[in-house]
Amino acid sequence: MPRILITSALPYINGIKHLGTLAGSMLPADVYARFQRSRGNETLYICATDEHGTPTELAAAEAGVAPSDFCAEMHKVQYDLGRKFGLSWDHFGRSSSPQNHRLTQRFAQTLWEAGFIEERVTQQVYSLADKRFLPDRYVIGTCPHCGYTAARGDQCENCTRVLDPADLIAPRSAISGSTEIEIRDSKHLFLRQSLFAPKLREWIEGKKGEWPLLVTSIALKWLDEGLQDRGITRDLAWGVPVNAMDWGANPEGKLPDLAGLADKVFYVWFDAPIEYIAATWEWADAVAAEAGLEPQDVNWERWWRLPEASDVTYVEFMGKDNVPFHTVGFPCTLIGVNERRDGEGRWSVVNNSPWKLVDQLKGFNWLDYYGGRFSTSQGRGVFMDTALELLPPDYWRWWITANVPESQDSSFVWEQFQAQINADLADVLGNFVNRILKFTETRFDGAVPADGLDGPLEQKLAKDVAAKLAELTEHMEAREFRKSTTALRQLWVLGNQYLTEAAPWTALKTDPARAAVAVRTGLNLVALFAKVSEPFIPFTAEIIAQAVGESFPGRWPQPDAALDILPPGRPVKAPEVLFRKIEDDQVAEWIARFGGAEPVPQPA
Ligand code: B3M
Ligand code: ZN
Repeated sequence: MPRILITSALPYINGIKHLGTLAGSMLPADVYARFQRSRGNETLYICATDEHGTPTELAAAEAGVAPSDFCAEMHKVQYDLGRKFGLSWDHFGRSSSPQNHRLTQRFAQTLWEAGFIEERVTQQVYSLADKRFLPDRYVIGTCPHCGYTAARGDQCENCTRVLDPADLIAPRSAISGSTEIEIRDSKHLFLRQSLFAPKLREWIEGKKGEWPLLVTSIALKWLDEGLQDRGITRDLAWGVPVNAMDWGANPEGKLPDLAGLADKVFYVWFDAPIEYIAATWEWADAVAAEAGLEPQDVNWERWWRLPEASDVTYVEFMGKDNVPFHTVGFPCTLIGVNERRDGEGRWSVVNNSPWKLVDQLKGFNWLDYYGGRFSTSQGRGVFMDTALELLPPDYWRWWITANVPESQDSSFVWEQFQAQINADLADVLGNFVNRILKFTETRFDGAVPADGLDGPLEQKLAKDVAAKLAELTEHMEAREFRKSTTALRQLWVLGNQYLTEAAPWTALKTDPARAAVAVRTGLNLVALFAKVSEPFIPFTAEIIAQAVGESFPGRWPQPDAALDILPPGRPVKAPEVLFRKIEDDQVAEWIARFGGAEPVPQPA
């Protein structure tokens, strides 16, 4: 039986996430995890809050609390919102965990000992007004490549190129806006990524055709531009400390200059991906604690280290801006801790239990709000907390999955959201389930009828359902979420069409056995819909499953037995209305509240 390891990009700790973040990683990862579980595959879905870095320090300072307290509080908020959205993480960890401190330090140490890390004296931007070093993204200026005037010193949001603050034209402090900034010397550790370029290229080339084109082309573009060595430490207080560990000597017999590295922490993008692994370790510790076992009794390394993990398929989900860090940065760390180079530059695998690289990387484009970006800083768009004040989670889950930005950016527009929810969920699915169950209650004593034999109509339905189900399964295996929702919607439509044609309410007057067949078939369709809709709309799927007395979550059905689920005589009961239609006046109110048609600020 294959095992499936799933991670979604770790949401930054500062602030509640908007629907774009949900669409770009966590929700598709959840839909896929639920699908894999229902297929009977051992599945582990790991996520965590990404807690380090300057934004956290600044947000904590603004809130007047220590970063550790700020993170503890915000982690709870994000955990709670994720659960309310039905995100079925096996573990939602924290990048500030002791496990991640340990692993990050251990990886850095191994990389140093292998000669993949170098010390360099760098020039860092120091803000006199703010009395601190400014991390890259807190230096703002004009992008030398595309001319965008609000480019950050780490990456240009407009053209996605990675930058160095010194590249920016007319730099200023993003904290105070002050241009009173000066360059000071500061010692830092650099990961020698350039050494890995040929290996990475070979690896990515091999993924062409298997990974989305978006992903391989972003990765190859990075490699084509020439892979730069990357500073992996920062002048900050909040993070994984650099000098609190036992460094060994590098191949030249040198130890790092620990005095020069005091008061520094690892760069957030160095420790955050390592948290995928560390969060798995956190998960194991939590499982052990719950079961009253010793921590070492739950083996988490079997998910991450070969050869034990050779039956694991590791699938990552993320937005396109995160792709470089996952196709270049993190793989360099993992390859580097597995290997050594000798004096002649020959590589060899020294680690007889190497760490696993990603097998499938699903990257997404942007989900926009009315054609412009959702923005956390400007509060533009709908956020996870407010979304749930307006409507139950399944409305959002369905719309987002059906419109997930797979092949291009997609846009959230209230009117289109309303139209799609009303059509798909209220008219097609909700109406079908209610119609057949109500009829069963009033005309068949609320139980699955036993009479009658399938006729040509049922045989045709079974064939159509089997074909559609096979199609849906195939799209889900391929992580094609838009195609999956289309296939699922078509499956629901088949149910409606069947019921209209079989018309048990008419048949009842002349041929009660025929009506019984139609009702039994309709109820089996209900049971089928609960199973196959669960990954997408789990809250409603549970209500539907209960209505026909099925256990939840059920197993993904086999195409040839898709309509053979409910035993005759099984009591059933119509649920409350599953989906209320979204009314025009609600939409008008939400547009007024969240903004809609006003012109969108575009990057230059
Ligand atoms: N914290 C989230 C983002 O860029 C960033 C991802 C880290 S994944 C290791 O949306
Ligand atoms: Zn640019």
